[in-house]
Amino acid sequence: MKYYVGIDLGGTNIVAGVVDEDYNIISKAKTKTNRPRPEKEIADDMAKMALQAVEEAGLKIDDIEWIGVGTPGIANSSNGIIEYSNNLGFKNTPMVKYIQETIDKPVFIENDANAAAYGEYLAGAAKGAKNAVCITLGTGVGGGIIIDGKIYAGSNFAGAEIGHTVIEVDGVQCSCGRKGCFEAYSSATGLIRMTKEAITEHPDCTMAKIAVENGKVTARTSFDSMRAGDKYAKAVVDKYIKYLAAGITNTINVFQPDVLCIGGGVCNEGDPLLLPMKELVKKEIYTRNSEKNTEIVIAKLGNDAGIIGAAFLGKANS
Ligand code: BMX
Ligand code: ZN
Repeated sequence: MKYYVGIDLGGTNIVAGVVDEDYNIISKAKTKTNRPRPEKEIADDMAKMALQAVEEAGLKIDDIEWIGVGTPGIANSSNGIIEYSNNLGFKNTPMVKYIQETIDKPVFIENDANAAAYGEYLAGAAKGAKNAVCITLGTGVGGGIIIDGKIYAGSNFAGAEIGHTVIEVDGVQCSCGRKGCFEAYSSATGLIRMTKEAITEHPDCTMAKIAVENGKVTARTSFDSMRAGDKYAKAVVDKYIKYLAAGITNTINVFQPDVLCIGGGVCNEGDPLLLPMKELVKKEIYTRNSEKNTEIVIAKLGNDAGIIGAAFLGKANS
C-alpha cells in the first residue's frame, strides 16, 4: 500500500492527513492557522502537522511518497511559490522550499478549490466524470476545473477564480477589488452580509431573535428563521439562491461539464437550497432544450476533499 500526505491550509485551520492509495484518510492532525503571523511559522506548523499525522498513522516519513498542499490564492505548481493569498497575507511565499527545510520529500502545491475539485473527481461526487467543475461556498467562493481528468489552472496558475466573475455590475464590493463578484453574494460571508442587512431593516424579525440567541449571525440564521416562518428570512434565502443560480448557470454555460459539484457548509442546507436553485438553473441555462445537461450535485467528501485532492497532487503533476 502506498501513502501520501495532503495538507489543507485554510484561513482558520491547518489540517494534514495521511491518505492511502484507495483514497482513505487514515489519520489527521490539525492546528489553528493563527493568522496573521510570519509565513515561515505557518509553513513550519504545516510540516509539523504532516509529521504528526504520519506518526498517528503508525508510519514513518519514509513510508510517504510525497506531500501535497492546497492553499487559497495563486499557487504556482511549477516553482512551488504561493504567489498571492490575500487572506493569509502571502506574497511570493516559497512554500515548497519552506516545507522541504523540515521534510525531505517531494512537495506539491495547488489552489485549495482546485485540490478539492481533484479530490471530488478522484473519490467523490465527480468520480467517473470526464469534465467536472467544483464550486465551494465558504469564506469565499472557490472554483476548480477538471478537464479530461486533469486540473485546469490556466497558463499562469491563477485558474479558476470563478468566485471573481461579476454577477451584478457595480454591485457589492468584493475583497478582490472588483464590485459585484459571485463570491460577494454566494459565499457564506455574502449570505451573512445579506442576513445582517435584513436584520437592520427588520429588527423584530425571527432572524434578529435567532442571532441574539446564538450570539452572532451565521450562514444558518436565514435558513433556520425561514423554517420558523419568517418572511424576511425567506426573502434573504430567495435572494441568495437567485445569485447562486446565476453564478452556476454562467459556469455551466462556459464549461458544460458532465458534473458540477457544489461544496462548503452552506450545502448542508440540502433540498431547501438545492431544489429551487436547480429549478432556476434549468430555466435559464443555454442548453435547457438539450437532451444531455450538466448534473448538479452536492460534494461528497466535505472538508476531506481538499486533503484527498492535495494528497494526490504528485499524480496530477506527473
Ligand atoms: C477566494 C480566493 C480563492 C479561493 C476561494 C475559496 C484568495 C486568498 N482566495 O476567492 O483562491 O479558492 O476564496 O476559499 O485569494 P475559501 O477560504 O472559501 O475556502
Ligand atoms: Zn472578487
